[in-house]
Amino acid sequence: MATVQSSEEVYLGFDFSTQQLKVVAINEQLEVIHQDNVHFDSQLAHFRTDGGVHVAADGLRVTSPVLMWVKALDLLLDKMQKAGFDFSSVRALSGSGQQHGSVYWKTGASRTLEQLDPAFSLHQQLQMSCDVFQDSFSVDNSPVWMDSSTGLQCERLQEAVGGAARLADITGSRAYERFTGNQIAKMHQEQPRNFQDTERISLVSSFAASLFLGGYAAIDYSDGSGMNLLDIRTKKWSDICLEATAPNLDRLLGTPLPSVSVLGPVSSYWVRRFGFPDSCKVVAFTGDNPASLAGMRLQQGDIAVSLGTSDTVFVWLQHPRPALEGHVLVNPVDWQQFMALLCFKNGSLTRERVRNRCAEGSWEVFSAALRETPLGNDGYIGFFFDVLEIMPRAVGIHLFDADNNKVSTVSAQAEVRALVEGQFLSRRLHAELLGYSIIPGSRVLATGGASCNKDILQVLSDVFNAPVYTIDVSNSACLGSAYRAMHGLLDKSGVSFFDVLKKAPEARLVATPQPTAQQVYNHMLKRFAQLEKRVLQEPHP
Ligand code: ADP
Ligand code: XUL
Repeated sequence: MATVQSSEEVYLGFDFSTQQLKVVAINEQLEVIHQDNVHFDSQLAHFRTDGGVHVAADGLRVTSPVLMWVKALDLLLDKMQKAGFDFSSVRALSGSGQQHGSVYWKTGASRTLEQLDPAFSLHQQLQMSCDVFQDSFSVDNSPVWMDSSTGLQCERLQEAVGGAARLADITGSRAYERFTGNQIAKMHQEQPRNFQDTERISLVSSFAASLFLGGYAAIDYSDGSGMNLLDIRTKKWSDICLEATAPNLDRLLGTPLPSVSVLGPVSSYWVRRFGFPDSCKVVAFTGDNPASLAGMRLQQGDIAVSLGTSDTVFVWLQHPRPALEGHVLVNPVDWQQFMALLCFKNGSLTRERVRNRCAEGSWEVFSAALRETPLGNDGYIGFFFDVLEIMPRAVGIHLFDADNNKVSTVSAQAEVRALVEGQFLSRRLHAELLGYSIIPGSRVLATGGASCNKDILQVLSDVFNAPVYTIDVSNSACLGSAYRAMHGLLDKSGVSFFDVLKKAPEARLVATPQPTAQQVYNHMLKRFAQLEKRVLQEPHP
């Protein structure tokens, strides 16, 4: 990492992700000069989260305490200050958040945000009622993307707009349980008093931007596309969707804006408490997947695979063709373009469970199992859905031998390979169903926590039969947010995102397909698709 020199201008990118809050600082040469993070489970242990969330007994409702996110920001800024970070050099900041999660601001909270006192931390001022401060959130536990408890609301929404295909055509996606509109509908139905007491609803991204702005930040088009509420073509809230969801939503959500928008300067709280310049701009925050697209400087023809808490796959899209599977979002770096996104719930946490069960809790042993087992795993294929998966909507562990017979166990090493191959076969299958195809010159860009593992990336390269590249910062959402902060200042003068980033380091080649990969996995993919249909027919909640 280069070191901060006080004369240089710096851009910050934050990422409010599922398990942690992270930050990256870059200078004008686009060099990373500082990185830090706060891990929720270990560093804010009193919130008692597991993987950053609370899962209800029914296994369907999944939430995170909103104050945990606020406290994490306090802690992160304190850590940066202790490390000697010079906030006076920050010209602009932006950020991202896990997508779909919602924050409910209590009536009166905007006044608290406007009048934040630099003598106190954010969480002291936004916390539950006490003698000095008013309570700022009408709902303490925010529903997050892992929630799948809104089946009923999804059905009603689709019915109201004229079916799943019609909803997908308007909003880019059919109704999904984790999508914010359906979460809001459920909140309105199940917690009417809290809903009544709400003056604004934010996404995790716009909530975080609001903290910096000292006022409510707009929802950006790109993260706004993950709500089942935004018309992705007109970029306005869809009246029919709002009406079918809850009353007064137009007012509660505010007007959405392009992701590149400069929302305003940081509030005086940041200037006085940490020494940010009062000219430091806040550029609209967006979703973590859109921010990753920016961080990887994804181009047409590339496919990005993010291996975080969730695994996601995304591509740049010129023309939206929403389908019943997957999501089309407004593009975060060019609001006239689009991106396609696929999300899989059973990502890193499932890999961790199998690592603990089959590889002595060690990534090294896990990697060795991948190296020591053959491509194609002697025909064994596995589906590992610890929680209800999105695509396919199935749950449980399903293992098959080379003759497609169900088996209950395989060796520990074969289980590791079955997991990783199964995950990547599924990512490829569903990307192809969405219209993606591997062509000569295609690159797979990998990011997220598990992208530091070369053996996992080798399997990715083999299954996709394409070279895999990474960028040096494994958190591309943070980096993308810092890039977007920089671009936000220049967008009005007509400079494109890619022009701003000409000097950014090139992605690094980390794996190329092995000679037999194409033959092995083309055949296996066909079997996988058939077996997935069988798994889908098994009973689930
Ligand atoms: P998020 O942004 O969703 O909070 P990250 O992208 O930071 O998550 O990824 C965190 C995950 O990275 C951890 O849950 C862990 O399983 C995974 N991870 C970290 N190191 C390795 C490794 N060496 N091999 C595989 N996975 C890893
Ligand atoms: C995307 C999704 C997740 C979250 C958390 O649709 O639900 O990827 O953004 O990372």
